[in-house]
Amino acid sequence: MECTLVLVKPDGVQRGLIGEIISRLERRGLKLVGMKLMKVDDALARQHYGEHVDRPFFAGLVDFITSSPVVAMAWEAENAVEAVRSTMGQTNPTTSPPGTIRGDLALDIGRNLVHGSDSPESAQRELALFFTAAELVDYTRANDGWMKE
Ligand code: IDP
Ligand code: MG
Repeated sequence: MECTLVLVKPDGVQRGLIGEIISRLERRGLKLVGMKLMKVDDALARQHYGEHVDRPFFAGLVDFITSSPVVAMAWEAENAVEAVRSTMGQTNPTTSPPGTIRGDLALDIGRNLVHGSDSPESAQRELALFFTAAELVDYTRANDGWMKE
């Protein structure tokens, strides 16, 4: 089963949208297998966003993600990466469709509420930055037979 990293970013925590964001992923049917409220330090921020190191927004992005706590989560589904990305919407909230987290709840590309890994490979790398193996919980949900054929 595929697993992906989701962060409720500092703006989502500060705006009281933790529950809203979790709820959308829960209702869609993904399974929560790891979760913690934590501060991201400078080193973790730079590792997590390493692919963007040469972009002009990198310094601001690191400042932002370290500015206030995040909620880090691991969510599982058959195509967890794609399911989370489509629930999140596009990077720029302004062009993100209504019905998505970013399209419904945000307006600014630098304050887009949520992170989701962009590929299964990124997900593996990012999950290892935020969670130990022991922090990911293996369990069965009673309603799984009603979620999947
Ligand atoms: P993603 O979060 O949709 O995967 P990425 O391209 O990976 O988008 O960018 C990581 C984060 O960097 C975005 O979520 C956004 O917060 C920020 N970001 C991306 N592009 C810009 C930009 O042009 N200006 C300011 N911030 C940006
Ligand atoms: Mg990305």
